[in-house]
Amino acid sequence: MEPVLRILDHGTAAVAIRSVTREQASLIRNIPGPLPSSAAAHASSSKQPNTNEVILAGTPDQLREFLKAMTKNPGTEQLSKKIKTLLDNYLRSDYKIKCRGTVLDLNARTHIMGILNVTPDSFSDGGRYLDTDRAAKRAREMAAEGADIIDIGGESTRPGARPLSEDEELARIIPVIRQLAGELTTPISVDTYKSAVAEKALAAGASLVNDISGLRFSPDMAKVAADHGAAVVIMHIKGTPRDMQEKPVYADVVTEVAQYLEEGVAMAVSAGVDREQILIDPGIGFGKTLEHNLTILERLGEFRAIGRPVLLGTSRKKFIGTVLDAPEAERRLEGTAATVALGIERGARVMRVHDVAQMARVARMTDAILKRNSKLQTANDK
Ligand code: HH2
Repeated sequence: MEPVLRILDHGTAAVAIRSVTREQASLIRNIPGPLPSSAAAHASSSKQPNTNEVILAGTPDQLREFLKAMTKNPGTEQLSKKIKTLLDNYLRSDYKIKCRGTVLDLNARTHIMGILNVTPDSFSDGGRYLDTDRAAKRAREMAAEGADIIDIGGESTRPGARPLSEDEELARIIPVIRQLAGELTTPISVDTYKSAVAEKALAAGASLVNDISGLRFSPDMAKVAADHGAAVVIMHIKGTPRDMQEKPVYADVVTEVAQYLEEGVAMAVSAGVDREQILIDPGIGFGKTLEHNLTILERLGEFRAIGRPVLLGTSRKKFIGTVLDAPEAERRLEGTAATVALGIERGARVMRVHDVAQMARVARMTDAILKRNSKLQTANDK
């Protein structure tokens, strides 16, 4: 009897409650609520005799009123609590992430994570910043262009990529992190799935761990992050970079990705990571077909029900090239811009991008329309 929150339209939410018994379905249907009865609780019979799906739809305020009535009924009390949590999570926006001395106020505006690949073989900027000085120069440039976080990675995780040794990864990124931590106030994130690499990067000055495996590839990654009081990005991947694009299959991609992320959050919290320091990321392109990526973007708002801020990494990715017939990564700027604007509208709070100057402007414009820019906010639209 797990409720699932679906976002129907601007300002409207629907909660699908699967596998309720006939008795519960009829209890819900008969709750006198403020919703029109046809929309309030629609129960459709499934083929199995004892299961039903109930859909509650309405504005958040209407749903809250209905949930109050549900709470009063012993047969639906627990369920109404679960739904209330989903709704509260969905509507929550006051996320603040602590990165050493800096607090990232994700409610004030959309934040930009600038990508710095210190690799010879990344899919879009491989080889450009392998040299420490060039990497540091690009980081300074991104900070000046409006990056709120610099994400430093030493191993490409593009489809088919083979793992790199710990020593090699460290040799690439540690000198860059050390140099930047000494001079930039912009928080530094380390893009790694290896706990030993994360440990040394945090000791060298990084304050956020961006783990493409969602804490699954290194068993003690969560503990390392907890010990350092670091922020953590939990990303979804199906398989490993080596094999993830070999015909990935999902029954329902959004449900499966959301479950993986929720489990990742629970793992992190039980290892001692502060829940308030966790971000989630559906992992665009990591074990997903074009259709999966587009579905995730279209239904991105559903991840908000997990109750952690969503980070989105679409920048210059292959699915954009497929849609726009642009095989070269450099020709995917406009496609990336479309995903950034839509991602913000669907509620993502951090955008991981290569083209920092351009995407910072796309974000500022989108924030202005949505009145998310604190400078533009009036007393009415809190
Ligand atoms: N994508 C890439 C790497 N790290 N981290 C998060 N949280 N989300 C992402 O979508 C994501 C990520 C792949 O992009 P890139 O770093 O540009 O390429 P490569 O892996 O080839 O270095």
